[in-house]
Amino acid sequence: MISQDELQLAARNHGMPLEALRYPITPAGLHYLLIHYDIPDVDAGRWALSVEGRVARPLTLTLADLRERPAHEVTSTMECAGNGRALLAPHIVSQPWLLEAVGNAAWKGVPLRAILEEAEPLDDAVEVVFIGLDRGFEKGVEQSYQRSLGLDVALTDDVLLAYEMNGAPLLPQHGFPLRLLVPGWYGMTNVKWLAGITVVAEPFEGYQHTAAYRYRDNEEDEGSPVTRMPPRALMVPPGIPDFNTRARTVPAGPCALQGRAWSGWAPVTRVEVSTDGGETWGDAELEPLDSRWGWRGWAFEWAADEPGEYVLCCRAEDEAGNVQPLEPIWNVGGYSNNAVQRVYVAVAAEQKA
Ligand SMILES: Nc1nc2c(c(=O)[nH]1)N[C@H]1C(S)=C(S)[C@@H](COP(=O)(O)O)O[C@H]1N2
Ligand SMILES: [Mo]
Repeated sequence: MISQDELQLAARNHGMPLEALRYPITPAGLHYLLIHYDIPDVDAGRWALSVEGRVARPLTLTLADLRERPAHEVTSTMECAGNGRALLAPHIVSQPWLLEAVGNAAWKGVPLRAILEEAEPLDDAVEVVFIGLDRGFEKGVEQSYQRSLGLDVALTDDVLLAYEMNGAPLLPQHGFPLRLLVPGWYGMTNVKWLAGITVVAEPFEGYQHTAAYRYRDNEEDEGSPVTRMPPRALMVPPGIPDFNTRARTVPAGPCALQGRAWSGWAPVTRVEVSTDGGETWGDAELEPLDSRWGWRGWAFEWAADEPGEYVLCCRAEDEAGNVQPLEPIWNVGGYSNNAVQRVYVAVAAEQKA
């Protein structure tokens, strides 16, 4: 069972209701939200981004300075690394996500590479640290939220300093006035309320790299870093739910299943659906892939003719051959549980008024 503390986290950090998988672009208010500390109080008039450290030309850029530069837009699926955590056993105390910590948005901003090229990283530069304005404690360690990227990743296409989401300035909860966007990587990479970029000559050893966001088998295990999103397919739960349990009911007859799938490693090339709890599988039809980094729509016609109880599942595969496991794989932080979704549905003989 989840505790009062976890309920407090869950009430602040909402997920995307799975029926919102219908929208190709997630409306901003339906995109999931994860905020480790508080939404900081940002005065946009006084805010500026500093770029410093191992660079030949340190920069200070206002929002107007950033908006003046050539802009780039990327549609990208963002998913929290803790998505699926509450489905793991033994229980892990943290934000108790089921499966809804995801969203797909159109992000606009300045390519990070353009800004780094202006600042000219020195020859000894190895990583870039991104510092948010929000501060808090984790396991007794006071910190500003910060994460780094290797310089090689920081210089790749489509990594953005984003000031717009879905055609509007970032909302306070999504990082106004500026956030990092690293398509394909799990959510924690995309530092919100970004105010500082420091180029460093040593690998960054901040809390969010050394204590959090590592795949660890046990508390003593040093583990390995959480980086990109492995594949996942989710479906819009069909029919209608029960208010309390959210168990689904559909009327007997053909039932159109639909959903989305994504992978941060390679494009999604296959989605399969099972209507018997994972015993047998059939291929879903895939929509064209309009953005490398955005989720891919899929559809599957289910002949739900026989009344009874069913367990629907879906799973994605990417071009690199990554697949979803049938059973969850546990780790200390509860990261990256991309085991197949299971949706419990009753097929009813006749629809009640
Ligand atoms: N500054 C800052 N950036 C942050 C976070 C945070 O707490 N502070 N949370 C991270 C995590 S864990 C996730 S999953 C994503 C969530 O982004 P969203 O709330 O816009 O969906 O933001 C990331 N960036
Ligand atoms: Mo996250």
